Amino acid sequence: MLNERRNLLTAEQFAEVILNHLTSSQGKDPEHASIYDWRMALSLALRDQVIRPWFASTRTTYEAEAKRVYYLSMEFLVGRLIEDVATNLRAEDVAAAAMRSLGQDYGQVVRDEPDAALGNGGLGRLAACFMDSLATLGIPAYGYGIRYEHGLFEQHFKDGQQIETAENWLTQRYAWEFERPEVRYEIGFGGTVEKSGQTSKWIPAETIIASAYDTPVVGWNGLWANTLRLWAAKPVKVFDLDSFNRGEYLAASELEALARTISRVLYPDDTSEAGKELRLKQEYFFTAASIKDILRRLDSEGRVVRDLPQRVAIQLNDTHPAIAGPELVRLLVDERKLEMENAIDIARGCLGYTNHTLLPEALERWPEPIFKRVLPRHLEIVREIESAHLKASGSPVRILEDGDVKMGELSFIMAHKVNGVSALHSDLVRETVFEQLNRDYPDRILNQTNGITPRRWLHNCNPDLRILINDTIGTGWPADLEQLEKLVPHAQDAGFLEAFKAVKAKNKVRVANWLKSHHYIAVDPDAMFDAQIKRIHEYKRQLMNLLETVALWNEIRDNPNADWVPRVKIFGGKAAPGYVVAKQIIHLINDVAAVINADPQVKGLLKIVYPENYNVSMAELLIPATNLSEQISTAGNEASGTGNMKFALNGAPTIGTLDGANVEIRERVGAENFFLFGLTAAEVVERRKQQNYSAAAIAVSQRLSRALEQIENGVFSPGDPDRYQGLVQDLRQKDYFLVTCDFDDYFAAQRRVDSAYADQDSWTRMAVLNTARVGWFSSDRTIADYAKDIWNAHSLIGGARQPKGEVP
Ligand code: CR1
Repeated sequence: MLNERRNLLTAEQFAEVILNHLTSSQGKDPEHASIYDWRMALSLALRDQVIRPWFASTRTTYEAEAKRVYYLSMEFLVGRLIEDVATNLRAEDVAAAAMRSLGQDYGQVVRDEPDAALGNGGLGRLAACFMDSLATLGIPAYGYGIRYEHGLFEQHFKDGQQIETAENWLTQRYAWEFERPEVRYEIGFGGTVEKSGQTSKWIPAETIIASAYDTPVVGWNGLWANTLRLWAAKPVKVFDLDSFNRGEYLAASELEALARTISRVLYPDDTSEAGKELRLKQEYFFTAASIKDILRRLDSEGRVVRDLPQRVAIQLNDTHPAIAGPELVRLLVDERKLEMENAIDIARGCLGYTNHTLLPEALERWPEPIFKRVLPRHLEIVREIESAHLKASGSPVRILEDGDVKMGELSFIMAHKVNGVSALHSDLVRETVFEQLNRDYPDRILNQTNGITPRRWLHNCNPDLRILINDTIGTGWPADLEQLEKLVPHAQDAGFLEAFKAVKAKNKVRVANWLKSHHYIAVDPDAMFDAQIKRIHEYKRQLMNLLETVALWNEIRDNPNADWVPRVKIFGGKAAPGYVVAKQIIHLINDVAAVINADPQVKGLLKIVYPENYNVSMAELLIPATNLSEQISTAGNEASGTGNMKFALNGAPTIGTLDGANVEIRERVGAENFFLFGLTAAEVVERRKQQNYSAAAIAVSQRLSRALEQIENGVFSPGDPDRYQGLVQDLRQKDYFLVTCDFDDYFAAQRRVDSAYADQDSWTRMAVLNTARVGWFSSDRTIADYAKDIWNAHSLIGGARQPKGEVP
């Protein structure tokens, strides 16, 4: 057991370490050092402090012969790390003081760090929160993913439209990682399968190298550290000297360029399938490297493959690493000479699969010809897996169907547990996509409601609220978030409410100043801040929010002297580059903003802001400053959401539908502290069966009709009046996501928000109760439950919720 807190350095000692790095690692003296140099020196100095717990954790795991968790994910949306590492080491004061003594502005250096944006949205950020919680709980774990050279694109607006440019985080050194040139595996693609008797051997046509880069991930209190191992693709042969000598200079480097393509860019889609051969190669590349690494570690510990399910838990974050099943089976059968069915059982004993979406366009399917071209031996193994499944269960469900390899079915059949990410979503997983498989394997599906790390999403991003909470209930909550319940009685205390309100007000001023200096737009920090920040997608219904904004604008202009509650509508989020409708929605938000923000009649009452390039760091700034959280997806479509949890934790009540984790948030904060509207998931299904439901909804809503007419007649695009005809036509004729059907109820709920907000005392009480009652949504709880229900893995720092209580 590890439970000894490391000794912290003093600020003087830490300043010494920073200075050493500035000279020895950066090669700069303080007079000539740039902010980049100081940031590197600070990051490296912090990284030094992680080494001891990191080594100790590895040693402890080895000595305890503990089971390890392997979290396989195409995405890790990490964001910045300086504050994260400093606070988890409980060294934030020391680090800040050390930088101050060196004449540096700690906050400015922290903000100089670019986000590591190796993910699209919720799925990738969840993986990053899970890494934090695995380390905090002291569960031996590795995260495995891809070290993309270019993370998620940067978003710019040009004339209101989204423009994408390449993200270039690796043009600077990444201070947190260790390159491991000795940890490399050959990964093959294509080729043929040689048969001799009963045995098969895959002879790939091309091979590339997967080369490891390790980032230590330290948990709260610095008690434990795990590894995030990201794979970079490299050529087997770096450079072809013969071509070069013949004068063919480009050809000489071609091999390298080709190989590196595999880890070059993150696919910028979420909840939609890429379907490209390169994507399949990426998936196989990182999965195969990870499986080889897992088997090498097993071998080095003198274990046999029969022991795998006792030693190893592999979690598939969505279907992207689904090829892990066939790959493991291939290695066990072709290289370790196990029987096929035995190999399948062993692999299944290790594997768990998390489903993150029901949207049909997101369920990965690979056309057999592509699959066969890239992974010929794996296709044979998929057939074996399918026939073993058909034989054992008598199920009619196939993995190979209509000429496709269906990765959801493959993942389900190869996993011993399958989970959804909220109670509602898990029910829908049982009733819809995997209805038959659930009947075939009735105990396989379970629920694990998502969570968020309270270190990043409260302790670090909201320092004033952190201090207020510490002063009120003590400092045990970051490692045991349900202690926030102790705030409930303080919701009756006028002094506490005043202080809570003051924190929110200060955070809003911070955002107002930032909007002014970075986005050249003035907002009134006394107005209600209403935020919808997430990927742009039709099912998330930013369009409904915008229609409500237009309708509100109309009412304000009709009754300029009524008692309006001033609002700032904040939008943030990127659209997949190929998602045409989502990009039109972005354009429309910016067009509507331009008109409404320039209207002298509404000045001060309604403002729309849409800062470009929303990312994790922007979320950390906006969430603590938000009064109202918009979680308005069409019920049955948002698997969970995690932004909803972050807002509630930071004292922003939700306006939302009964979708994803909203349902559980509402149960916990209380119906009276949640603004509910809209059709339920079951009602959505029924409504979609009706004829012309959108025309009917529009016909009975004056407000909606008027807003739609304004948009289609070019009120917001006077230079190009037809710009949004297609968008509005779709709402009139189809409206698959029921924007029109939920509009009136949404508008009414917004007016309930207005009246509630007008009573600031009761609003603040509501905000406090949101913070106090969402402790259950800590990712520590989620991870403890995965460990118990799926992985059978254990904490090595004693007790699943350790460490508890006061921190010296
Ligand atoms: C879901 O859309 C959920 C996250 C994390 C997303 C979102 O509701 O909170 O996963 N799914 O579980 C996704 O990105 C590819 O699918």
